[in-house]
Amino acid sequence: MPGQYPKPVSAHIYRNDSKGGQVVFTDVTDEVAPALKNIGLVCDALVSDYDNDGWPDLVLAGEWMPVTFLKNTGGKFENITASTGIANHTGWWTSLAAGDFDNDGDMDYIAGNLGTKTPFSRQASKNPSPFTQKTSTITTATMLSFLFTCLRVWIRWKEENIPRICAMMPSAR
Ligand SMILES: [Ca+2]
Ligand SMILES: [Ca+2]
Repeated sequence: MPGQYPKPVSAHIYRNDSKGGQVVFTDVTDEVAPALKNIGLVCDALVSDYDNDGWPDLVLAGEWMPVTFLKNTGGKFENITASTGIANHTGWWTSLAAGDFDNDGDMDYIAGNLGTKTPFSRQASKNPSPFTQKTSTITTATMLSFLFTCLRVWIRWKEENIPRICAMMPSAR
């Protein structure tokens, strides 16, 4: 939603109704996945049968939200994230990959987050930040304040470290 980051927005499911060379997609979100309304800031989606019931489910990764699971209940999707045990693991999730990594017959997932190699961290004991709040409680003013703080930290980091890094690698100039 332009100008209102990080307010949650909707994701959509489009059914392929193409016939006879005429390409037609129909938005069926209200019908099959109303849980996608204002779901968050989705960055990646994966179709994966996490519970091995033969129905492909939907796994979502996004900013300011937990990795979200929508169970396919026979053609309709229900948000069951609250029962997964990771509903409180909100983050800046950006990517998903699936595989049976422990070879036990069920699907496992790797989810990419912002990580710890940035100037930012999730530390509730420090000054309050959007990282410690639920998405629904973040105001635009709070978010802008946070982003300006991040920008100042980033600029300071560059000023302090870029000359040192360039000195270490003179051929990289
Ligand atoms: Ca399934
Ligand atoms: Ca497995």
